[in-house]
Amino acid sequence: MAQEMWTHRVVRRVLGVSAVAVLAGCGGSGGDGAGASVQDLMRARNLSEADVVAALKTYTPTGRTDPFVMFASGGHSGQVIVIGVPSMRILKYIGVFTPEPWQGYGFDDQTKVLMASSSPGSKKLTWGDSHHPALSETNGDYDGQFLFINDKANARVAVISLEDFATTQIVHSPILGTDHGGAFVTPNTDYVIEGGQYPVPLDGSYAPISDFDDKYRGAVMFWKFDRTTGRLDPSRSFAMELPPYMQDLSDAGKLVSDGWVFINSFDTERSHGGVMDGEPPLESGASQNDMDYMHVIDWRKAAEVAAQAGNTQTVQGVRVIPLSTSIDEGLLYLVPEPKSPHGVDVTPDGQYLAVSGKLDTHETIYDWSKIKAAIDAKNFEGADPYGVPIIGFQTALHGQVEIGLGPLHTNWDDQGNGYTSIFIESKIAKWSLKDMKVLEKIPVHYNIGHLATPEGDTEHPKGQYVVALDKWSIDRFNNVGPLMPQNMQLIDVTTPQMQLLYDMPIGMGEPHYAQIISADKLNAAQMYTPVGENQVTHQPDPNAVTSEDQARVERHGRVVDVYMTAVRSHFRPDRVEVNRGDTVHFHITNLEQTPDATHGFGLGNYDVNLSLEAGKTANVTVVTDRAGVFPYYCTEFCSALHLEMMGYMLVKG
Ligand code: K7E
Ligand code: CUA
Repeated sequence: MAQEMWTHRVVRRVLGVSAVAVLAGCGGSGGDGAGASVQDLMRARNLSEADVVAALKTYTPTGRTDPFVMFASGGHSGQVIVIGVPSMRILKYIGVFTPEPWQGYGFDDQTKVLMASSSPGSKKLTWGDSHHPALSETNGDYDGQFLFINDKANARVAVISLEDFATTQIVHSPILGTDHGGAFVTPNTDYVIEGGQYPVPLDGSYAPISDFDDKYRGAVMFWKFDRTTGRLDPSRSFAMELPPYMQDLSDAGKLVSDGWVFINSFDTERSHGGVMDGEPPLESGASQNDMDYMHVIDWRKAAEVAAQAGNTQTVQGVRVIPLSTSIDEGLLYLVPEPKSPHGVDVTPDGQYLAVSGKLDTHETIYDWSKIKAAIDAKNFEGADPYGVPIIGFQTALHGQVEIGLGPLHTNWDDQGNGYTSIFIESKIAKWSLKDMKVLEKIPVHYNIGHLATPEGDTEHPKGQYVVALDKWSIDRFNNVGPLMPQNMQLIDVTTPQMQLLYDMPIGMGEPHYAQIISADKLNAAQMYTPVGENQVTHQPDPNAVTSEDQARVERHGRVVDVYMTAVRSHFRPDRVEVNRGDTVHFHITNLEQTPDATHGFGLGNYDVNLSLEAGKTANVTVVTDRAGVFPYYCTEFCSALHLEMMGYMLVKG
């Protein structure tokens, strides 16, 4: 009873009188003196009023969900991190380029094939460097159906279905070597764009570095997305050969600039290292010129050109539009941009392009109408060494915003403002596109890379927050040794001055970019229905058994098929007898149709763990190279008799 009264008082004080007073800026003095309790807590925890306000803006009581969901790249963890905003609660890691045992990802037969299908040569890739998640769009706004993400290290793009938040496809671009300008989608997700990064010979051959200018090339892939199958279709995809500059971030035009894509580049000097031979290191060799180039590409026309026989060359199985064809057909133009550009971000109305130069102090804003007018009038100031027409800097320029040292990336809000990350200053600048002026800056901790605002790269940004994706955290968290977590900082942008609300450590890989979607656009399934669905194909699994009486073991010579069911709290069969040297295929179906009734299938010493969500069928193959007795068991604590959910694989030697 005393406890109840105390709770009641505190709840009333925190959420009632004092909280309201604090939020209203009245200083937290409760009218009836009840504020003392909150102030005691504030004193005890050394919290300011701003801290309390920040807490109230992010605290999410049990049972409530977040209005926004953020999809962040997991960097070199090769995964995607799903985070609720503003609570900043981690909701899920999605295995993409790296095996993830909890999800059985990279452990069952289908996801093993999925991961291996994109591995070049005989080497099975077990990691990826994921940088840029891209939500699928309809009419330039997120539609909540699919997520794409690139792997910089191996030039791959993955497709994640948001029906179940699981990876369904990984494609590899053999011509690229590495990628960075992706994944980005066109406004109706006709194409997923993947721009390369470091030039290589596109045919995969060796060429001496002295042949850099002639044999090395950049390229951009246009992956055709088929929404009905939920897959990228390599047969309808194409690439464009680009000069051997280091192509960087890209963005697709929208509305007035729809049909075009913009790709930054650095190292237009074509410096390529060689410090041991007395050449300048790349970092200085690539920074000699005052200007690099933005590539302006007519992707819609390029798709038409690529569709006509004879216009493309097939290089390593990819249809590539040669550079000369792109020039002749008017598909490719260059616009000078200040020193070491990184991000290019199209405004929500598609009218302007904001470019950040890493070694510049400006945000450079180009006017799409001016670029288009120059293209139409063939108003060029020359061509690059490969013959690509160059539009004059002043011709294309709308204006520059004095923003600070080392700007990287920009997202937008719903009030006509841009938010640009400033790496060297460790700040975010909020600036007005209309007035071309910085309104305010807020420090971040530290070394910010990308930032993300809700739906902030679409036609309809939602405002409210900006999340800083900081590379360094240094002193923000408990010391966990030299490898320190990244720091995501949630900032309120609705207040007259931006207010930092929350620091969130990410201790697994480096999130580069993130996108934030309104939660009401997501509508994931709670289970696989009807029972027997395969997670990779999203089709009924041919080996599913949909009732316990179908469970069985079939032997065909040295091959054994085990058709198994899992339901609280047993596997059927719970005993599998085989001989050493047999190939055993387990086909396991979770018969449950209850949300969250997940079972696992762990088979120790054979490197097996499957995740069997309600209704899912998963398959795994084991070659019994050792005789012995091998318990298998459920790896999810599913019921009171979970520990009893086990069986034996008995291998006769
Ligand atoms: Cu880290 Cu977009 Cu790969 Cu900038 S990128 S920071
Ligand atoms: Cu099923 Cu534990």
